[in-house]
Amino acid sequence: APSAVSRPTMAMERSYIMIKPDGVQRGLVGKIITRFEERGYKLAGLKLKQADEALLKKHYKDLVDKPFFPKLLAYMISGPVVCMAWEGKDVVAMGRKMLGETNPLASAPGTIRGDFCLEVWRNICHGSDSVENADKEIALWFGEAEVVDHESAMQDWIYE
Ligand code: IDP
Ligand code: MG
Repeated sequence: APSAVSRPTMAMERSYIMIKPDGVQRGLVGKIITRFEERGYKLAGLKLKQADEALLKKHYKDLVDKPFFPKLLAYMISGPVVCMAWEGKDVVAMGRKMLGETNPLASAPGTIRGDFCLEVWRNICHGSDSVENADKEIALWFGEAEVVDHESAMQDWIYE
């Protein structure tokens, strides 16, 4: 087995990935989690939560002034969401690739949106668009004790 002793400390980033109300209602939680697990990412936080307006205004602070914001709010408040923090190499950029484009019809088959949905207002998932925003979003959606530092048993078989 690879040595557990001389493991270099990698600066691992985290992304905030959220399954939207339609993804939860459609029973896609397990499939979406599985994609991140199978890629080799490590779960650092996970919970089901009913969001409210105040929280969503912070989360989508750059979109609050857009004409479609009320619609976005209604969509995101329509049921519970699954909040996740995933950790690993380049997870923010790779998470966006795994999700696909904002418009599911522009998303390649093989991506989450490209495999499971058809419309921008039912695009089932959210992923942070930068490392900086990922840190902010994880701090917004999770309490400090809800994001857990731990070592994966598979680490040495996923990272050289
Ligand atoms: P993203 O989720 O791919 O990062 P954002 O631009 O951050 O896309 O928008 C947040 C969400 O708002 C989208 O996922 C989608 O549900 C909705 N949305 C964003 N832009 C539009 C738009 O131009 N038309 C319709 N819905 C949009
Ligand atoms: Mg976005």
